[in-house]
Amino acid sequence: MKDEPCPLPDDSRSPVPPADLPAAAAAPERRIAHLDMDAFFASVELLHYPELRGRPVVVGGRAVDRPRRQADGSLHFARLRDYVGRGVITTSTYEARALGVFSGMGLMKAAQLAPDAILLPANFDAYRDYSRRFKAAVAAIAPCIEDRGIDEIYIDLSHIEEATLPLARRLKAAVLAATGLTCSIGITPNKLLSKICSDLDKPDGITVLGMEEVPTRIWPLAAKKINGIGPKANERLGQLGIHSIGDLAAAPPEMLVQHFGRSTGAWLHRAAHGIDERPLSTSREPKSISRESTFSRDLHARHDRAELSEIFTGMCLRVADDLARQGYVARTIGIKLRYADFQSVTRDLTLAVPTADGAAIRKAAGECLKRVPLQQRLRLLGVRASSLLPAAAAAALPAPLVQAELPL
Ligand code: TTP
Ligand code: MG
Ligand code: MG
Repeated sequence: MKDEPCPLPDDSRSPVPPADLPAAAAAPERRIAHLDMDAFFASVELLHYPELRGRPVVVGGRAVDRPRRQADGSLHFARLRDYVGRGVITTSTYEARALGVFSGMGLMKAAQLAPDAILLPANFDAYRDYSRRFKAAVAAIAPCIEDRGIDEIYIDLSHIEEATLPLARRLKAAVLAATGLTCSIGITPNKLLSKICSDLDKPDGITVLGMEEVPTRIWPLAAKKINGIGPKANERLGQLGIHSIGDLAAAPPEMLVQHFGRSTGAWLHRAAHGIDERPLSTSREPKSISRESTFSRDLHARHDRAELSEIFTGMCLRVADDLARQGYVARTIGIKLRYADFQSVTRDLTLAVPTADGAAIRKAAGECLKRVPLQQRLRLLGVRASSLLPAAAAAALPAPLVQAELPL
């Protein structure tokens, strides 16, 4: 499917804003929602195990941690304190978060903070199913949706004639009816502000904000609340004495350009003022297809060569399989390695002929592997296919130039 811009709220939008006004002031205000499911994986698990409601629960164990039926018919749940291994938490219930246990934390570290928390393995098929259900429920009310991943979407509400709060309540009720799950919604004139706002009143919240409220409600927040300011940029901002979004808004734009470059510096300034004109991207095309695996023990390229090679080939074949099943070919094949010291490297290779063939992917990924240092042991290996084309479109492409240039 191609990108289809959502309909404009009305046709009075002037294509060229007056030079003395920011574009946002010239166009009629849009009404954009960001909807994010609450403690998503954990909440889906609680639908299956309602007896765990109100308890600290984390998702991230392995299949052996699955609840076991006991002789008396009751279920036995694994506890964090019994976990041994290197897994990390995908998410935790709000009760577990109150104990300091969050996404990304190692399970063994989490066990020190919340030894009695219940541990459940992830069940991705169920999460994908609930993801489809909540998106379909929203689409039945507001079809202009940008899919941002398994538990969140942007929705353009500009062309729906209903007051914002009742509409937000109706969206939440539709999601609840379709899934039994709660979500939180931010509604503002753009994606940047809505993404910030959906997080302000979690769980089960609605936050509506207009541009005039940016100084009072957005400026007091930490700069890293802006989606796009990652840990590194946040650290550099901190060194410049910029901690809140208000600090960032007050910083001279030339200073930001000097430290972050022209485009990022200008973006930081606009973002801090709540300005963001990006349209919703409604395309459903995947950007890449990848597989990766964290090993149960660190592997060495030479000593564990056979094992690594088998894992690597298997991963390439699975990527090929995923491509074929979804009807794509890839022009770029890449690899990702994470070393024992947690440093990561990536390499990629662009092919003359886009492919979904396992052997061709394995060969390209092997070429990438030759370009990375392999002295250290490896924690993780991944293979990614990107620059995707629908297989049908690729079949219609002319033969690659290299063939045309072969001497006759
Ligand atoms: P989030 O929306 O970031 O988190 P959440 O839905 O669990 O909680 P919140 O109420 O704060 O929105 O992520 C959605 C799902 O993605 C989450 O349930 C599990 C998964 N996930 C990971 O697997 N690893 C991670 O590091 C994060 C942040 C999320
Ligand atoms: Mg969420
Ligand atoms: Mg999310």
